[in-house]
Amino acid sequence: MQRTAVVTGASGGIGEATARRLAAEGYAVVAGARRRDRLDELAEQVPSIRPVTLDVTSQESVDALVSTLDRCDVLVNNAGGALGVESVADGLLDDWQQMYDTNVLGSLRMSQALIPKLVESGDGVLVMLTSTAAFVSYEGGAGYCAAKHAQSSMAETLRLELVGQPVRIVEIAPGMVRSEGFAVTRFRGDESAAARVYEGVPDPLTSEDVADAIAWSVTRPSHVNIDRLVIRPRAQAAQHKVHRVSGG
Ligand code: 8X3
Repeated sequence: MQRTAVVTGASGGIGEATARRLAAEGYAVVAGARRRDRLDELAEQVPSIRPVTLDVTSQESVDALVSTLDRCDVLVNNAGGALGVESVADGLLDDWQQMYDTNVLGSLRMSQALIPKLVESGDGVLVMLTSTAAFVSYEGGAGYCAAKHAQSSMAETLRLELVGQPVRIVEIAPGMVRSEGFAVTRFRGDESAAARVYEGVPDPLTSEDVADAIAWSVTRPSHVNIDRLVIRPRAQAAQHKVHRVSGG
């Protein structure tokens, strides 16, 4: 029986790259996202990807996706992202709320809905896409860092609560990834502000690099749990320590 992977936020960036990569690894991939046109394009290119309209902030939407599934062997909780770079003093409640709802509650809704199927599969893997922002804080990042800290905590707790069940809990924590959309969304559509994040950095990670880490983690033998994989570009030694070259 072909194994099934569900990937959220699959219409672009890391989610799309992960859907493509898991399809290449032989999974039947259910790709969920709000942007249905992008998912349809993806499914046209890769026949083993099935597009499903999904809004992880809606319980009805999550339940509707789950009701179409015969099985689920891998869940990749990727949907989420950052909004705004204001200080805590100036932070917008709406941004914080949205970040919590997509990153944290979105992962919670998907996990709650699919844990029974992951257990039933006899060898399930739940992947939580966090960030290096899950372990450090930085100026202008509190809302995002708080959401990622919460997701990381959820992953750790799930691993404790599900021990003894045939489900692995894998946290993937990328540092600087030049993924389509992430920084542009964070800077509310300001492309030049978004480009400055990566300015002079020789080689930020790509979405494919992260998809590679996810694929590697979920294809280890069943008894091997990659608890947490932190992945950064060589140019980023730490959150605030980034090598940049001028004129590059
Ligand atoms: C993205 C990494 O540095 O923007 O998750 O927080 S960072």
